[in-house]
Amino acid sequence: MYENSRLIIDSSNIPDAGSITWRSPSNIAIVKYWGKYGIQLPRNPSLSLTLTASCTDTQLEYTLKEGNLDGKIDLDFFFHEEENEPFKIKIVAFLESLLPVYPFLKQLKLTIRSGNSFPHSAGIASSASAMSALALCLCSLEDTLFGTLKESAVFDQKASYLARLGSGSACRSIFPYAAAWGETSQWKGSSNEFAIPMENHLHDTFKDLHDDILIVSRAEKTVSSRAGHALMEGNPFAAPRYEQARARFSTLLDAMRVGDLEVFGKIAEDEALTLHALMMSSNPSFTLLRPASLSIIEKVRQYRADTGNQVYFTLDAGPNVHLLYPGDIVHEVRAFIEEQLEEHCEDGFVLQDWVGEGPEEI
Ligand code: 2P0
Repeated sequence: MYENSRLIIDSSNIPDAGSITWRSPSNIAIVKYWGKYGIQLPRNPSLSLTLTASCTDTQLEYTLKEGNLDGKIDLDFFFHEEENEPFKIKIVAFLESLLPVYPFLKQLKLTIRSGNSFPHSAGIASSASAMSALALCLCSLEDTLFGTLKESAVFDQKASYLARLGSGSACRSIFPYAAAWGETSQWKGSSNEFAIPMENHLHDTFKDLHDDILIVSRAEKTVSSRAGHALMEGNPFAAPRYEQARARFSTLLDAMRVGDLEVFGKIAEDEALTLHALMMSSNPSFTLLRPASLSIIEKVRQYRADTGNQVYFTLDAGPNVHLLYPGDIVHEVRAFIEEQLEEHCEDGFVLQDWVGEGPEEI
């Protein structure tokens, strides 16, 4: 939808060398995206909270290529200051796929330096923060070269679109506090191509949520998200699942508008378990949950029953457990984590995060 052969550098707009840097966070889905078609087009709408501490900083340096314009992407890539060939190959493929949108990329020599705020081996997905940070850099570059993305809503939509092409869930990281992605009759302007901001439809309760991530395992996943999505195509529960996600999306929107933490928490937990049930019912089946994940879940349920404190769990496509709770009980919940949950975490590792304002150019 953004193909544009006019975005090309000619004698009238030769750029000076320059550099752009964005910090972009990860996000945690409450209604999950699991199942896709085409190039990261979702089978159902999803809704996420934008995190803060788990983020990627990406710097994009550019200068005009000299001499041989061979039509190829010319990229040097550094991850945490070191050259990283596997990441570089992925990014070159991504940038090549963007040439119909950004033909000028083949006219530039690019250097990308990227790094995550969390340890590389933390067992946390970084594709959402990494691909959104890169997409934001590319949109800033477009605007620097052509002045075509001055309006922030236009800029954000294109950044979300580009991020999605890199990794589906990344399209939701562009927006502050919360974002929705996927076409739904519930929401005018919703799209499978990009996410939309939900900040203005959010009760203040949800702007002050914590998300402490209990790192059960730092090991690399045995089945990638890409493979997991693909297995939904043969899953006998796929069709009812997509219906269920639509219904939960609608209920969640209402709960988030009025500040109903209990309904929110029930959907968050049901979605987490549904996601993993879908993995277990794929063919071949797979399990990413670990015994420690289940121990944590049981203790969270017991703690909630004992104290009445509104602490809810959710899961990503991995064994680590996210604890969602409002800011006014942070001290009690941190004590609970320390006393009862850290023992289930690899080296007692807990990553403290919270809902926040989204990406920033730095
Ligand atoms: C989500 N996840 O909504 C779901 C729930 C993980 C669990 O989207 O193939 O890395 O790049 O589109 O976005 C993780 O999958 O997959 C994911 P691709 P992605 O956040």
